[in-house]
Amino acid sequence: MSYRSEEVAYVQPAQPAASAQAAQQQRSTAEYRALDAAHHIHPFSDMGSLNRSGSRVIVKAQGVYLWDSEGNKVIDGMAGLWCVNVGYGRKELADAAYKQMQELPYYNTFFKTTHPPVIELSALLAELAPEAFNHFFYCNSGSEGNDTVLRIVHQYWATQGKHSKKFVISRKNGYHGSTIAGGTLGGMGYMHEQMPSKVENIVHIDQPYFFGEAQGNLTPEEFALARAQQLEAKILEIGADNVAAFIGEPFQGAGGVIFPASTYWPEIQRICRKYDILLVADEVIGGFGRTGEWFAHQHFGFEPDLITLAKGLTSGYVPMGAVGLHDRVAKAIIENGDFNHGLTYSGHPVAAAVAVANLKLLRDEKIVDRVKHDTGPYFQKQLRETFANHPIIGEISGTGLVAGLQLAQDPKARKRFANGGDIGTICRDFCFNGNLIMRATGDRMLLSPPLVINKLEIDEIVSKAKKAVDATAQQLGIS
Ligand code: PXG
Repeated sequence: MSYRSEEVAYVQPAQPAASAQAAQQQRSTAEYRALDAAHHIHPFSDMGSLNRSGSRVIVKAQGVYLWDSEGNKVIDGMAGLWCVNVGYGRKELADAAYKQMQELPYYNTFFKTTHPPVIELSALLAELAPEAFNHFFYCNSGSEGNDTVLRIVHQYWATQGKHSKKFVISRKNGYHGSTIAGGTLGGMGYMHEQMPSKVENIVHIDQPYFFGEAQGNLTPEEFALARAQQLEAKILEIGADNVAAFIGEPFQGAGGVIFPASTYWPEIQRICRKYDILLVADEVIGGFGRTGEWFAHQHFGFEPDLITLAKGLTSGYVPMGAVGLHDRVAKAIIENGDFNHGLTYSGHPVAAAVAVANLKLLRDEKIVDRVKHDTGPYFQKQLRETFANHPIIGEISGTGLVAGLQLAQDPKARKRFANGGDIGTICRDFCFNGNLIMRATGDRMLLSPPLVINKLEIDEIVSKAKKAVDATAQQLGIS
């Protein structure tokens, strides 16, 4: 079967998409907004201000498109929140959930029981992941995945008799979730400020953000090397006997699609090996094809000891996260008694059945291959050609189907806008009004469309993004 969105087996909407409003909507937009404002607290939002402006009500989706309650068709340049890798409306996933709910909607795996979906998923992940990853632990989200990572890291060192290895090193402007552990591991200042109690023994080094933070005449490669070497300095400061792990996203997603130069990850790996420190790749965004490889660490050429998975694992159709353990870590956990960690829904049968159906689509329709050889290179080329020498674009980062556009006051001098966050919001709003979903992180505009996107749809995203960036420049009086 081909990946092209017009040829895949979408769930048939009850009505043609343009009249989704009529088919689905029980209430008027105004009623929805009033009820939402009255009863719903949104994540990461200023609710007072949102309630005054009102939310856009999304009622339906198919392929790479969303429809709002007013009948507007919006192209989703973010695959939801970096997760809807196979696109919206895939019947195979709905069928898998329906069938599993009838067969066995729930059972746990705590007390010497297991079930077919979690067995099938684990075997399939072992087939798709790099060779040394043969064991998986399940949870419901990326945040829980990183909580699980901490538990595994500490258990691992306990099994090695190295009880002093407690510190985990992470990075500023990294994102690892919003539980207490995920938020502490992440390096988002605004989240830390709201967390008077954090997880202990977590410290941060600087990120490899060349455009924003490189000083002097360093090349991107020299800068990335210097940033990686901060890990060695931090280990020496804390003492290698006290350091358990380093965690990083192969490329930072929520932090702005920050792609480190090729020198970065090999140096991080060298340092981790030298000081006997576990290396964790948070693959929540990078995993399942985003870069054109199954996992982003394969794009950057390093071998982690643990990988955190979520989002693309089920393409967001149902919640599920997981941690993949390298054989050397798995062996230690398996051979050394109880591992006291688990969640009611660890390996949930419906989520596992959907994950299996989703991974089979990614594999059998060669979606990941297409990102690598066809749609990914096309997307990158179109973006780079379209924004070459644009007066407010300083850098385009990314590979495959993920990209970051750096807004800049003086692109050639690498000078950012003093009020970059405001400019990002202006540009984001132009996108939104132009029916393109594009995410702004401060002064970087981000794209991460469903992996099934075709070239015509890529053209649509790029031309809508160009219009929004042009309108932003115009509003700033720059041309
Ligand atoms: N690790 C990474 C690398 C992530 O990007 C998480 C962990 C946490 O996953 P859960 O499933 O607990 O949310 C994430 C999540 C954004 C945005 O606006 C990004 C995420 C979540 C919500 C919003 O870019 N990433």
